[in-house]
Amino acid sequence: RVSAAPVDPALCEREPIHIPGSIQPHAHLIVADAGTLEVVACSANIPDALARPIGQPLAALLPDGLLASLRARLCGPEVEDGRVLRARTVLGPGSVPYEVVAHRSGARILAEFERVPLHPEDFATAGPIEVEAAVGRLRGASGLMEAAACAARETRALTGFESILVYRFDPDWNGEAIAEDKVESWDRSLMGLHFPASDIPAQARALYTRSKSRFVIDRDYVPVPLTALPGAADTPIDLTFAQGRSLSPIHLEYQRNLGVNGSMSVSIMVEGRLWGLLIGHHRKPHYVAPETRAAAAVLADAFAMRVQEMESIRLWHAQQEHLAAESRLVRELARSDDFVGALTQGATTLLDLFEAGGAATVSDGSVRLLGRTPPAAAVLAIADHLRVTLPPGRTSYASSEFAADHPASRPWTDQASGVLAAFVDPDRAHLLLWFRPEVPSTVTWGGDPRKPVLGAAGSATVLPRRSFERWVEERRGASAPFAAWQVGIAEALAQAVEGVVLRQRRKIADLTG
Ligand code: BLA
Repeated sequence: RVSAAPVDPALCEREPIHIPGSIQPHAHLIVADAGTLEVVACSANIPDALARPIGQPLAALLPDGLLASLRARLCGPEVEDGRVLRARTVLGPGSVPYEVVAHRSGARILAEFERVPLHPEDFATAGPIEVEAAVGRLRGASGLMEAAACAARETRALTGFESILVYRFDPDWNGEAIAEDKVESWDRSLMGLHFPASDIPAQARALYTRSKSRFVIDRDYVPVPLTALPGAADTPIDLTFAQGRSLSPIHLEYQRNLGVNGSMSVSIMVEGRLWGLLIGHHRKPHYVAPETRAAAAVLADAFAMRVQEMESIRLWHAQQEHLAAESRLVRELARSDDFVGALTQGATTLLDLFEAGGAATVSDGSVRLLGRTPPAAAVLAIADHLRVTLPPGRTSYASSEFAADHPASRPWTDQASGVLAAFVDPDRAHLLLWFRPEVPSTVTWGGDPRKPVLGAAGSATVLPRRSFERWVEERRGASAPFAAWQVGIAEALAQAVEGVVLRQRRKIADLTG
């Protein structure tokens, strides 16, 4: 029985997904001590070729060549968590071929073995040639949306998923599907839909920041438990970097509700931050070979680099324009005894900064208005409010939802949903203001974000929501946000104005002598 009462999403964040104690059945896991190379744990599905490994030295189980590579790459004291060794090997008297992906995890080596498919040609495999061609096409894409569409298309061609989404996080960790490439026959589209932060809880995002990809071959798999030497059981086996890690059962339920069986997600990292995910969906189980999984990670990285490049170019141009306008204003100020005139009358004015709809100066209780602003009396009230509420020592203020801080401004959201302010002097007698209009927007969610979590009646169990029906939210009262560098330029300009104010004061003092 499921009640509709929302459950605290913090419950989702408590699941320790890095130590599930089980793996997916397509993989076989052997855990060895990185110092002694003795096997301390393994999954319950160890194939005959590796029979009864626990307590044995790895040397008794693996071919010499593989053992030597493991030692060289993963066993030193300086080796970082997550460093990987990939190899192909044959095991046991029958010389059965296996793919090996081994990695370092603390004082342990985790080695995962997967049977090489009997008919590898049945699976899309991506070699260096395909990857290079795909990266080349990604390089040719211009603009974020085109690059995202290209990344979705290329990733789908390489991995064979029925659908690939490019999913982008916003600053609050809600997400949006900004590109989609899918088979014709799947008449579901998630393109353009938004999803709340709780769909991918904080500990999952933290894990995805460290470990770059996960693949579920068959959503309905039976997890394979890990067993350990009695002594080793005290420290749970950390599967953060394990390819075959068993995923959260809550998330697998979510996939069921979405109609997804085989899946993947690959982290898109921009400037050290989890920018988004490449998400793969398949209606049936879907096996992706280890080499192809690695190729998907390369594509995600190539896309991430393009995003970083485009974002920094755009930012650079915007900053150059602003710095040029600011320095023209500072030159005017240097020639002038009247800062209000210098900022509001020449070829360049305050309105040339920060894509503002309106601007104002407030100086000893008198107001000068430019562009679309609230009326003078309201601007004076805003100045008074900021003078009183800004903490001591702070010289600037910016908000894209000013009425939330100052309800009296609610009638002026058309002109001043966003406010950027910089005080000129420590007494806060002089103030520069920029206003931005409301940008009403609608956000289409994949399901009602206010009830993301359902609790089974009378228990602490959490379940993901079951409906992904389009749900449209209208957002009012907010402008485009001000960037931190824009606040910095406003502060610098206010400082230049302070020089003029001091000069003005001295002049008046001299005259009145
Ligand atoms: C993980 N949730 C995830 C992942 C995705 C999503 C992509 C990464 C795991 C993977 O590779 O499949 C969510 N999938 C989406 C979204 C879209 C999609 C938004 O296709 C849209 C296009 N999830 C919930 C709730 C909880 C929850 C309410 O909705 C908690 C109670 C938990 N999601 C949850 C957890 C994980 C997760 C715990 C981590 C899974 C893991 O890595 O073990």
